[in-house]
Amino acid sequence: MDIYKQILEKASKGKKQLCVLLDPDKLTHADTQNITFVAQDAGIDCFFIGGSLFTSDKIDETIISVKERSTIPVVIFPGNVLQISSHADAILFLSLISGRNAEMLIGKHVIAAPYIREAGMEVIPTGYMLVDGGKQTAVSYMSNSLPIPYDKNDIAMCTALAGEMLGLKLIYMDAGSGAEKNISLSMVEKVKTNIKIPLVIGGGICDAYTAKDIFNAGADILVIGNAVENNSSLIYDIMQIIK
Ligand code: 1GP
Repeated sequence: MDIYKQILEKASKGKKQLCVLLDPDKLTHADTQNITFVAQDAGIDCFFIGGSLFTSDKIDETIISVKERSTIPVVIFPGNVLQISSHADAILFLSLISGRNAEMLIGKHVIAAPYIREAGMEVIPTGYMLVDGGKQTAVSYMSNSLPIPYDKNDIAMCTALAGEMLGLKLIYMDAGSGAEKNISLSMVEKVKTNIKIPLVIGGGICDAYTAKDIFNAGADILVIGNAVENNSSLIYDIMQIIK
């Protein structure tokens, strides 16, 4: 299964995509089962699995549980180098290009690279951009990096463009899990009109209306975590919009 190829093909046809983020640290086994059932039934495009900090080692069992109940690709969205699992189909190889912390741009990657190769999963080089969503996020704190200011569309656009020029395959702009404000529509539009690679948007998206607006502004892929944990039927509402 070439997951990036699938993403690219759908994006090139203008087909919008939904990824549901599962944080193994926050979900009970029953939560994971319920979300997996709904996601499979609704036909989402993929699962992202990860979190800024795990306090228990549940990544393998979560992926196995998802895979027992669904055929949807599972992609690791790693919060740190411990979040690698050979049970996943792919991993977002994240470079935190909004920050200036060398460890998050290349340092951790050197440590993780041989383990990822050993695990044998597809690697998707991803330019990860934190954007201010109204409160300090766990990612910003844990990565010791500043987000791009909420209203600085030009900085976001130039950062994404540089990421594309460096050869990254996806741009993922994230206001952070549980953000008070999702990324502005004008920023999404500004970035989308200046890059050719697929654009992923996440952080603080809580309802289908907002999802629709962000898709219309140019997002190819939306990532929803918190809101789905609280109300899994939101998956159906967003898939309805996509269809
Ligand atoms: C966080 O983009 C993801 O990294 C999803 O955010 O949990 O707020 O949906 P939410």
